[in-house]
Amino acid sequence: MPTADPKSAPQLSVPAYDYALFGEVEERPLDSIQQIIGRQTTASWRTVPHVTHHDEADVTDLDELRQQRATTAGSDAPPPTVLAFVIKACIAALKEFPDVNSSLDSSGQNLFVKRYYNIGVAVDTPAGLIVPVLKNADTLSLPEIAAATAGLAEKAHSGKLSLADVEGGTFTVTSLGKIGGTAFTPIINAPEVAIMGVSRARRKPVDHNGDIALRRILPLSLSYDHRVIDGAKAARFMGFIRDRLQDPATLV
Ligand code: CAO
Repeated sequence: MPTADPKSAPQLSVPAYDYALFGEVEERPLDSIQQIIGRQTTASWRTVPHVTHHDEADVTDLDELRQQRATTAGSDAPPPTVLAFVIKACIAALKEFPDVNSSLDSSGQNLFVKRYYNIGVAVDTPAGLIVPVLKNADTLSLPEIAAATAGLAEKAHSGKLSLADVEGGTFTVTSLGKIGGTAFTPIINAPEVAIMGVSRARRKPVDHNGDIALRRILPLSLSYDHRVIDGAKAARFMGFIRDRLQDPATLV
């Protein structure tokens, strides 16, 4: 077998370039959080074989349930968010597919399957993307998940997260639902082995019980580590989540 010539190995970083040769340029240093996120996402993207599986859930009934709960809970209690339902469905799926709630060791030979469910939630802050963790999220009700997520997001925005708030995650959910988009490829928050991306729900004409109907459809994008999860398992995991979201009474 021929030995690879190290000089012909692919370059792993972009070469330095003088952009000012072509016009005015502003040079701006990245702040420390951006640099940390950059290092983590680069390490994950380079070392973890990512595949992203996309699906859609009909959340028309889920939206109705949210509205009903808003009415019955009274005006002081906001309805559980779409994100809270997605987190609840992911926890149910992690219990059904324990390998997804795991980490691979650096040798790639041993899997640590976790029996606790700590869900990271990506939060968009002025300082950059931060992922606080909902500890023991399986013990929380839907309103508690919604309230705890809002609390962590608020702490992230005000720069008040402690190390304990951001460590110990077993699976991450990242929602661009408020901002928009139909699908994306989330980067796995290694050493976790999967991450669920949520895009914006839209009313779309779909086949519903044999008729075309306008339904509210939520796009979901699951990126997974192909060393641990194969395509069939990912599709089943996603199908489980989709079915739970389409039958939201099972999550309440
Ligand atoms: N589809 C359509 N609308 C959605 C939605 C979805 N999937 N998810 C939320 N919304 C709507 C809600 O109905 C609500 O609308 P109203 O204000 O009209 O009631 C509003 O958006 C709330 O959105 P929110 O973003 O404030 O709350 P959230 O619980 O959905 O999410 C948080 C909280 C912290 C996760 C989110 O604010 C955030 O920071 N997301 C960005 C994460 C990110 O940047 N990920 C990218 C990672 S890759 O770089």
